[in-house]
Amino acid sequence: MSTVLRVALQKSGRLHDGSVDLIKECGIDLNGRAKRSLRFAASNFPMEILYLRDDDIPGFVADGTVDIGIVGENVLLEKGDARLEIVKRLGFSKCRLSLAVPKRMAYTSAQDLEGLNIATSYPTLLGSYLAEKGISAQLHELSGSVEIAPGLNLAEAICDLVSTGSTLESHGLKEVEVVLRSEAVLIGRTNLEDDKRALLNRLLFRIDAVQKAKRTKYILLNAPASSVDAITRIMPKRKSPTVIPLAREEGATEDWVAIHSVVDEDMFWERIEDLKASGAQDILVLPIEKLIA
Ligand code: PRT
Ligand code: ZN
Repeated sequence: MSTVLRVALQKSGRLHDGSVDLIKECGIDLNGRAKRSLRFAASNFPMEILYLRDDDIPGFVADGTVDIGIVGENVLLEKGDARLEIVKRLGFSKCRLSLAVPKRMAYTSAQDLEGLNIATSYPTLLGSYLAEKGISAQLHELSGSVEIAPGLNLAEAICDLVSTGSTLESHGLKEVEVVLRSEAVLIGRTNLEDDKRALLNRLLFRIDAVQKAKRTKYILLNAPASSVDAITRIMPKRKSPTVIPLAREEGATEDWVAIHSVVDEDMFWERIEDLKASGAQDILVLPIEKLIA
């Protein structure tokens, strides 16, 4: 039987869409099966997808039931399984694991947490954070709804995931320390078999191309030929731009060119005014689907 890469993705929740989109952007056809079945094969890549609860994914990868999976780094580190490694950081589902206290509590430093009762679903990560700072506190483990603990007098502080901060706000809490910054990560076994690793490398090659493409844009602009040097200097380029002569319009007093280049999007926005001041016109910015360097 030929080798198939078994991939565990979150069945539903904050990681699901980002995970499925990534697989699809890698050109892997899930046959429109997203969500309907719990286990199915891709049609154009030797891959089988399993939809699981995120908390179960590290264990399934570690014991070899599946080969790789996508989870929040927070879940991976909380489990602390030495058989697992981060194969690729994926940049979506970003959040932080933070300590929060009631807004009315006077707070100046982490030392103010000494002796408090802290509710959390992340006792391992919080435990090491506190130990590193030499703080002793009582941890009260809850598997969810941690934010309500202070209001119920179950705890004086909490340690939970935060993204916008609005959940803390609506429970009268303020974020005071960041224990961990987390994002979705692709995880695998450190001792993945060679034939599986070859498939994983094919997948990683595609993920790289997708990630690079997301950070870049294809830009086309027109400019007088005399501005090419100035524009080339300003353009946040990856390689020398392509310069194509334009047909001279009747009555025109100078030659014009079209300049094409692949640029980092962030830098592009910083330099757009300079480009225009140097004579660039009709600037088109296009998305890139894949970028293979
Ligand atoms: O059903 P299953 O067990 O698979 O899912 P789950 O309910 O355990 O997890 P889910 O889908 O809520 O989160 C999956 C992963 O998404 C987490 O492990 C994180 O890595 C990541 N993530 C990103 C978040 C958040 N952002 C987030 N905001 N996980 C949870 N939250 C919660 C947080 O706990 C709090 O209750 O959202 C609330 C706060 O959000 P804000 O925006 O108000 O700050
Ligand atoms: Zn979960």
